Amino acid sequence: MTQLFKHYINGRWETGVTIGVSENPSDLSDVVGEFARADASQTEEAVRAAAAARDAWAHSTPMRRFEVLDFIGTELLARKEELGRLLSREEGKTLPEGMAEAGRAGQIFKFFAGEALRAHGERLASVRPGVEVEITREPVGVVGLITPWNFPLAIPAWKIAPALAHGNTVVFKPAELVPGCAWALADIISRSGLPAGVFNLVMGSGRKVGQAMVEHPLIDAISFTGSVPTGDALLKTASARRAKVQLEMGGKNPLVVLADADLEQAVECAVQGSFYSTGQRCTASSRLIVEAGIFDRFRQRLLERTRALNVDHALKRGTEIGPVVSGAQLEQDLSYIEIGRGEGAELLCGGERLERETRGHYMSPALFVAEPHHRVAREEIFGPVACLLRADDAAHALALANDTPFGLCAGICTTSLKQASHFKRHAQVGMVMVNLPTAGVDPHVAFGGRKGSSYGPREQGSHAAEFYSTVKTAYTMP
Ligand code: TXE
Repeated sequence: MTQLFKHYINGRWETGVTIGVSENPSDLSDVVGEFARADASQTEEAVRAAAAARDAWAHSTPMRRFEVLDFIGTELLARKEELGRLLSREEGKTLPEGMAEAGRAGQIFKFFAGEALRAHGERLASVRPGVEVEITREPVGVVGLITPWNFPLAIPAWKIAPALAHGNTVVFKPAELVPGCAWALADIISRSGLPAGVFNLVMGSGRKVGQAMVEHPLIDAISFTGSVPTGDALLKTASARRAKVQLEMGGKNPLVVLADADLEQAVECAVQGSFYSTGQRCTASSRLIVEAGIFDRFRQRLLERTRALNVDHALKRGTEIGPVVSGAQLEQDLSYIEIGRGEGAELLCGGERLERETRGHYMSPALFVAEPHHRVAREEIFGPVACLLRADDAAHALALANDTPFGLCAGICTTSLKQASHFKRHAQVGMVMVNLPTAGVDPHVAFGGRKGSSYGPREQGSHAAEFYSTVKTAYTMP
């Protein structure tokens, strides 16, 4: 029997106003489940429940928050194989990638369990004799969390865990392509001992449920990860009513390969960063900027590795690249192959629809040699497509790396400490990688970018406090 993934509102499981279907992108005959879709009134119910639960949870003890978050983290870690399988089945990343993500979601909850106990404050001397000054952090209130499909456990985890740790109540709206993962996470959270209304899951379309959250006066803060146009529109609406906003959006991340790089290491960084998780990561390396002295050797070796990548069913042993997440995303990826060809970029390999034993959204990883002004080298494609760009020297490579409206992540492969240090200082991004793929970050440190990639305070680690709490300064004359 097909499973129905329900909303979780005010401590109860609720069916939807309409029903959607979640399908397996590796095998379109496999229905992962049906899911409840909300309208504005069901969204209203969830927001009101979170608002009603807000004051009690804001005053819960740090130990209580620790216990809840620790419980969730423990169960995620214990079930990471099963949850990783669900994730791979629903989103299409390979099983090892799915399991690693489920484990990472568990680690994030464990980290924020600890953060709940580390509620730091400051005590300062006043300029006035005898007066004491204290600076503490308090919850923001009700937070709305809107997430994309590409990390269906990790991204919700890195928003829900700090929200709860810092004493906020939550309305969570996942992407419609991954309701099974959202439901699995909500199922664990529902058994963690939270009071009704502190955590709510509402599923449905961005235009209905997401928009209603963004406009709702009872939602004090919105954290969003997704596309640039949606993020930009959300910012206008939410900031007009003075809600706090945090946006994580696109990337067009450069990986610079200097002539002195270890060739094999650089090729592995490029393959991993560009094509793993089917290139559907905001930190993917989509611009491979290679210094002239190593360009031909790098191109040849990368081409061999790319052609040999095994694209197949996400749950099959030995698969390196799973399917594209959806038919619409596959069409977008393929349209960029035509755009690249049309503007004169040289397609070295891939960019074709593939057939496998099961009917799914398969595509061969594509490698272009492009010019910096080509659209394929400037716009986020969000699929298994990478562009090689030639740089005259290290300074030119850095200039090309920074020549983008985005600023999430940048990588460099070099054996020169001097070049690595220079790049770390001058790359206009939020995250820099040296001799590592641009994708692949730790769960306990700040995540985020600059320019068109991000808006508002950083996510994750102790830096998450900035978004999920607000500062209070108290003066006391004892
Ligand atoms: O994103 P959306 P989609 C990029 C990537 C991809 C494209 C479209 O290029 O091809 O975006 O993906 C909710 N008010 N990235 O359609 O629309 C929506 O329901 C409030 C890159 O998935 O931005 C979902 O929960 N919410 C990115 C979330 O916003 C709204 C990751 C993201 O959906 C809304 C994902 C509205 N009006 C996509 N409209 C990255 N770089 O990490 C939609 N939503």
